[in-house]
Amino acid sequence: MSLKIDVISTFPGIVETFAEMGIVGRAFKLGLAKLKVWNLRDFADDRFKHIDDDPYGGGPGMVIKPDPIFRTFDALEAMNSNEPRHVIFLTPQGKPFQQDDAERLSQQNHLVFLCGRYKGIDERVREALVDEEFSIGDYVLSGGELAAFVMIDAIVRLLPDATSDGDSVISDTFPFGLLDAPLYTRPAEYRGMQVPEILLSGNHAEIEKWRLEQRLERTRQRRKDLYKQYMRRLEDRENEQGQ
Ligand code: 6GU
Repeated sequence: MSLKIDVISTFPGIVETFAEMGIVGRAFKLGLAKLKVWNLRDFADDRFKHIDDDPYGGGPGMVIKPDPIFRTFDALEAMNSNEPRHVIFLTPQGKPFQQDDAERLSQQNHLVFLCGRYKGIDERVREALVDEEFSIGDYVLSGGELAAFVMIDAIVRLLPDATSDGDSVISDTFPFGLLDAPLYTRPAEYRGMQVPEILLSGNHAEIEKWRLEQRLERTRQRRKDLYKQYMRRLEDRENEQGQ
């Protein structure tokens, strides 16, 4: 089974460029996922290729018209014989995208990412076509393309066989709710800077203990929110076991 990914965008080149690189590029080349990028402007309903118009009720900014989006979906559905799909709209108004969303979405068969531009899209598109809305953080981007690609990267790297080293995906930061420990590679001394002695000791039990301490300390310093969550979960588990 290969994950089908459609992206609907006014700047298809952005998504296509990113999709060629790294682990995600390799996953697409291996056929673990299949990408199709749709250019919204190809479905413009006038000869000037306008896809946006003024907002009803006035105010600044332009709104993407419903017709080009609905017509893109008509074409997409015709190509996929109306099979089920999960439609995601990228917008700062969406809920924050998290690792467990990436895990859940990596189990789907067909994802459609609709990228916003300008002030936004006509509300009727959201009501009729969109299943879920995501934001990738509390800042405003000029369009949803980069956000779509952030999500695609997080999802595709989780597909079986996307990484040659499945363990490295498993030991990532967020599944355990803690940030990663510091990493070192050769040489043991570089420009006077030493690798911590413990990592050279060969004592795996002590190394794992050190790593966990480092993860806890880093998380406590940098991400109080994750630290508290982790501690709460630890307590809950201890209470359950104590019963
Ligand atoms: Cl999904 N879109 C835009 N335009 N800006 C964002 C975002 C999405 N997530 C954070 N900022």
